[in-house]
Amino acid sequence: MAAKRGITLYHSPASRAFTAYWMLEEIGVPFDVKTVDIKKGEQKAPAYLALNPAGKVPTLTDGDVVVSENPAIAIYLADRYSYGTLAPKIEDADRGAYLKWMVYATAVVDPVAYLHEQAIDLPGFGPGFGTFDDMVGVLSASLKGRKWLLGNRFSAADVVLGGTISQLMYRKVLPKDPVLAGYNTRLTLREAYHRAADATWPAHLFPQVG
Ligand SMILES: N[C@@H](CCC(=O)N[C@@H](CS)C(=O)NCC(=O)O)C(=O)O
Repeated sequence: MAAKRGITLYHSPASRAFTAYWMLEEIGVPFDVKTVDIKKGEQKAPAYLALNPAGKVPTLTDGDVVVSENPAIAIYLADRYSYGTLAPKIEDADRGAYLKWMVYATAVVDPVAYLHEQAIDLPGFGPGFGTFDDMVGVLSASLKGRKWLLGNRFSAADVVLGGTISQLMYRKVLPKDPVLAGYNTRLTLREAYHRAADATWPAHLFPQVG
């Protein structure tokens, strides 16, 4: 029997759930949105914890499928609904870099940037994610001379890592690196980015969009 379908995104305004929302807009599939207001603690309600025991947004359900963590949501959606377009196919040589950038976004960029914002800069040797300056250097060198992470081809990795970079640039956590700034501008010019930002970020919080 075929699995039930029908996508619901659990999100909270002005949060990392922007990335999953943007991913859905890029794919163009219909989806329902349920707001889990993290300012009111709704992410810790038992019904939500049953979907995502980490008590974080976003979470996505698609029929019987439940998936959380932005990179996992994007990989799932791209493979299921945009295979060969937003997701390089398994046999495509770009698939390795694609997966690497997906993981790098939340295994390295997000935690390193958060610690840096809190004025905690750990030594590079020891933590699995290295230093803030190393991370910025990796991003800048990898994007130099490239339109997107995979070259001329926009992929779901640009949504995940790009969404992270974009939020960090707006909050001025990342430095004014011309390569990163140019990449961020290209991201913000995408119609799907606008739709997601309009739907999830109050205009005064994300003023360069919309
Ligand atoms: N690693 C997660 C991070 C998600 C996350 O940190 N979400 C925050 C909102 S920006 C959250 O739900 N915070 C509520 C809490 O910590 O209680 C992902 O990539 O999806």
